[in-house]
Amino acid sequence: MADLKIYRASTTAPVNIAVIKYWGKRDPALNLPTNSSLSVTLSQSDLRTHTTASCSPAFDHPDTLLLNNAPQSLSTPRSLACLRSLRALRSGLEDADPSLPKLSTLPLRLASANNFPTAAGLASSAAGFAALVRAIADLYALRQSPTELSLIARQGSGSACRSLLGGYVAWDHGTRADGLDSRARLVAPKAHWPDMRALILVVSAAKKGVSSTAGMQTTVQTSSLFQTRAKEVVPKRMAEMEHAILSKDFETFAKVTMRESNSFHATCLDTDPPIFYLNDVSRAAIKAVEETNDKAGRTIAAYTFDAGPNAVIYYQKADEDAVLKTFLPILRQKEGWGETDTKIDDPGPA
Ligand code: 2P0
Repeated sequence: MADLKIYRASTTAPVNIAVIKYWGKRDPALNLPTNSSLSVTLSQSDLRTHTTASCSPAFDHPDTLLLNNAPQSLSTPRSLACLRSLRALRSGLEDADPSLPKLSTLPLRLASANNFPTAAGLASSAAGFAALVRAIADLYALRQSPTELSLIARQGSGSACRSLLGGYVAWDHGTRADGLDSRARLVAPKAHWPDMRALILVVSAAKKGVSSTAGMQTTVQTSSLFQTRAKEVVPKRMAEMEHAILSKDFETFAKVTMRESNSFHATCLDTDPPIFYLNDVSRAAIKAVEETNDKAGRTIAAYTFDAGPNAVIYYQKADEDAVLKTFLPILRQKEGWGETDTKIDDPGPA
């Protein structure tokens, strides 16, 4: 009788929020960035993608993916690159040990669910591709480290490489044409700075107008600020940020985070046609952080925005009352905060 067994593995991957932003590719096919970036991995308890990967001789070809119960294409070059790389690694194991079931040739069924707005600038593609790669790697019993798997996730979506590691994670841009040195690196585990907190303000759950992939390509082609940012501004800030994290220097962490967010959005504005990710509510959040810090007499909160209007506010546990009691009432007075949702989290697993 034919083997109709279903092989299955489930996993979750967290969202990461960059404090040094990835924006611009030196190789769009391989998702190789023009500059390094650095992110804080959020806790999986709130913002995460859950993915189950299954394969079976009972399934029909082709491979399929459901995201939040809706069918998605897996025939994009990025998805195909991830699946090809994972199958090649499994095939290597099967060649070395003929007693292993030949999973690499079986059709895959992938089912993913986000517990946050998809494509609204909350790093859904990062968590999505990280979960996809991790789930299939687990299904195939691959022995690669998270950093090695980050090379595969990067081909799905650049920022996904950072979601395979917890804590404070750098993505080194690398210099090789084949991208083998463009991967995630642990700067510090979550436990290094357990007092760090992130407040997520969902300004809009709508899908963003300009995708990151399209937006950053237009920026590379048209922005005059971009070259200076990639070559001079970001390398200096990467060093400052790593040092701030290692020495738990919140003041520097916060100042670099805010200037970096503003530099990224200035570069978007300098793109032709200009890209607007921030809106009036986002700008009210920036003002509220400034007011919070002014009131405290020191920098206790830092804002950052990705490719969308939603704000992420970093602060330390000791300042939670000051940030929440001062910051949220200020925001609630502003028009447009009706949809505000707050999530307080600590960075993810080490
Ligand atoms: C980041 N973003 O570092 C920056 C900040 C958006 C703003 O990484 O084309 O979705 O799939 O590699 O990873 C968004 O870019 O782009 C992003 P692709 P991705 O988090």
